[in-house]
Amino acid sequence: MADLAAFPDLGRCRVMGVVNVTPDSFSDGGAHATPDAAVRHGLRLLDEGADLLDVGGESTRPGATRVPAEEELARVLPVVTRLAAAGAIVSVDTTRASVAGPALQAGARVVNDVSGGTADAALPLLVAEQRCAYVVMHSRGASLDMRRRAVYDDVVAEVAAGLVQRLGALTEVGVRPEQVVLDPGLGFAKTAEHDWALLGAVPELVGLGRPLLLGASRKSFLGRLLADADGSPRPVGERDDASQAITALAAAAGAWCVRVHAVRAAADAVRVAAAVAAGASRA
Ligand code: PMM
Repeated sequence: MADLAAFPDLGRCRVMGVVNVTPDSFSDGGAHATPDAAVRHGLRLLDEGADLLDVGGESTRPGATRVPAEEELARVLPVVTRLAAAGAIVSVDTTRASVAGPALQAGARVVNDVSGGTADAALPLLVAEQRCAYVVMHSRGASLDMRRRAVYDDVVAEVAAGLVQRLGALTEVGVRPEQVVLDPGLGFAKTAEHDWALLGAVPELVGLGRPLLLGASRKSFLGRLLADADGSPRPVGERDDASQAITALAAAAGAWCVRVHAVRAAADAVRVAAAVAAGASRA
């Protein structure tokens, strides 16, 4: 197993395609809930230009109740196994060591932990031992209570400090900084205003010194921004163009990776951002 040093330098922001093996995800409504459908979807995203695939078996949307670990593992393991065997760089989106362990054995190379190592103390220990890449996301509380915890005086300063605190705590239990990717956790214990403030502070978050991942795709702050005249939010399935605008801006601002549902347009957007940056450096 290798940390981030083993990830090839692509000279551009990476695109992580979302493969949710859940019946209740807010963003794709359980469209890929069987292993066969999820594998087919993952292969299609690879074809469209995904650099990594993020396989998750538990919905993390606010208010979601937890699925038992055995059920989560049964959902993701066949999908991780088959996508890794097909040559994909697979990330497993889980907060549980009992899911991440078998997924890493089956070929996953990244653990994406939306709890930032706070939900299961065994997970950072596993990551330290396996030396895999580790996405450490900022959140507060669990799905059931994160809405009421979305209160900040200065969201950028507090999220940045929270990420630095997590990085320190994780290195104390043996995780190497070289393994870690940081993520401000858009929509996780954040209001739309908080999400926009964080997106406006990408250079500052990149300045924390670790690669930065952003998951803005199809989230509710986009639905609210693009609401109808009568105030109804733009439906989830009609938020991809706005998601791609964020991909381009995030890539230009130095993000290491974007986590998206619609891969083809994101793969184009990160290439455009890299070409503009190269053009600017020649000017
Ligand atoms: N968002 C979701 C799930 N996993 N992981 C990371 N690292 N960052 C995110 O922003 C993130 C995540 C929720 O979105 P989904 O229901 O579309 O998977």
